[in-house]
Amino acid sequence: MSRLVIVSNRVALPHEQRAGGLAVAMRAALKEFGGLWFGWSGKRVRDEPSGRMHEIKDGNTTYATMDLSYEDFDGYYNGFSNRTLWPLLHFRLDLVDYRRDTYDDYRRVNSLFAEKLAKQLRPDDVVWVHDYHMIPLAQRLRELGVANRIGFFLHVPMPSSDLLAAMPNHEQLFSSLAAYDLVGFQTERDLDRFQSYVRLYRGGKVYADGRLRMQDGREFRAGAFPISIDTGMIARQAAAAVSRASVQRLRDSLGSRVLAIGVDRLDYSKGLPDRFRAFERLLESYPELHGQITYLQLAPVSRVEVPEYQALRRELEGLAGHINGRHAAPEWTPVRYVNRDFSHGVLTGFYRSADIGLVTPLRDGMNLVAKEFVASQDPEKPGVLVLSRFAGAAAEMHEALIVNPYDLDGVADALAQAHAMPMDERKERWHALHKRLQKHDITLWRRKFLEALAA
Ligand code: ADQ
Repeated sequence: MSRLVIVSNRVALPHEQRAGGLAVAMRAALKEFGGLWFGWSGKRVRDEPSGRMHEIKDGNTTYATMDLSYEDFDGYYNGFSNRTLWPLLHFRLDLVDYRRDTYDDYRRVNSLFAEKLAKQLRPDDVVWVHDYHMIPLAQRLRELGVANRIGFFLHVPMPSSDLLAAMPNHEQLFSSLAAYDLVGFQTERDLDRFQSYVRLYRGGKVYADGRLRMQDGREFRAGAFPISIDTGMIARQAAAAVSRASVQRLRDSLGSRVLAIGVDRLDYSKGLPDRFRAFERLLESYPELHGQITYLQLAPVSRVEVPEYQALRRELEGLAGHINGRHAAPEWTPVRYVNRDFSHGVLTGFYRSADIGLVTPLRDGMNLVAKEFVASQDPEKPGVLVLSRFAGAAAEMHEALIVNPYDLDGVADALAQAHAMPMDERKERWHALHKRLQKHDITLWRRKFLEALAA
């Protein structure tokens, strides 16, 4: 039985409480096969070069992590990963800040990761690399003589080929994906856009069986593997969470009002300013809902060192203040805006307390919040999901109210429709969504990817 090696920028160490759904799934996979989780240590060092390694053992799993210098972290992570690739992959050419020096940092840090990882690999290890921080990793590993199976999964969208091609050096970066045996995307549409890129911009060939052939003859496979959640565990957490004090307090504070909830990292891809404006549009277009509905937005800050995120934060603070100033009454605050992290236990209780889940990203690889919201509902009185057509999740969750997040009137109408929806219809929609999630959960996702990689 071969060992599994997971590679990702962030490694969720065994003692970390705040591990998200993906981290939990990776730990489960490592436990099943025995293995290694490799990546950045989460530590930045001063007056020392990148590359110091740390190792922790937990049962049959080893965690091997590498420190980065402040300069490398700035160029590789804050710079190229989050100010060039993230906006590019989310269709935001207007926000792409391409710099030759941060691209060099990105490649150099990937080379260093590859050197350290190559030393740890055994000949029959299966390597699974995650996300846009690590695109060139396999190519560097191949140059070092690594012949293992290596798979890559892109958690974020793959944009149209014309957008990809706008990035200087796109040929070099995206051709390096051919060094993987298998490249996984969230949806068929992402796969389709990547295949177009290979055909139109790399002179490659796409075969019906999933193989891609580059002009230089290199062959690899690509497929769609939509990620999911641990549906059963979230349902159990949500049912247990309703008795928690923080969930009770939220419910008590609402009285008989309807609760619409949004839960997102504070990120411009999530469409939060448009969502705030759509909620205001609801209050303007449906004055009878004044005092009847509360919108709770949980948005923990992220990437605080990146200027675009600082600007977004200021914008949202202004919008929340503006909407409440204009529409609030002494006994009613329309928008509750909270920049805090909550444990998953509490979060699922919040989802279950809400009548409407508002998930309206402008672009999202999948969006796990949409799935967590559905899994958390009480089958006797399930809430309604309002979902952006530009989230990968929309390809599977047809029974949600699907909206265009740029159409503020359309989102406002969907909110009003959700508010007025009869319980029978709520149940019918929810049952269909939930049934699919029960079958297609996170375990099936990783099995399918790893089977395809092994094939
Ligand atoms: P993200 O952009 O982080 O992930 P998402 O899929 O929604 O987006 O996952 C966010 C996670 O953070 C969820 O599990 C959610 O519960 C948690 N979270 C959000 N706010 C929180 C809060 N206040 N407190 C605690 N937890 C909170 C990227 C891609 C997505 C893709 C995932 C997985 O951008 O498109 O779905 O990876 O592939």
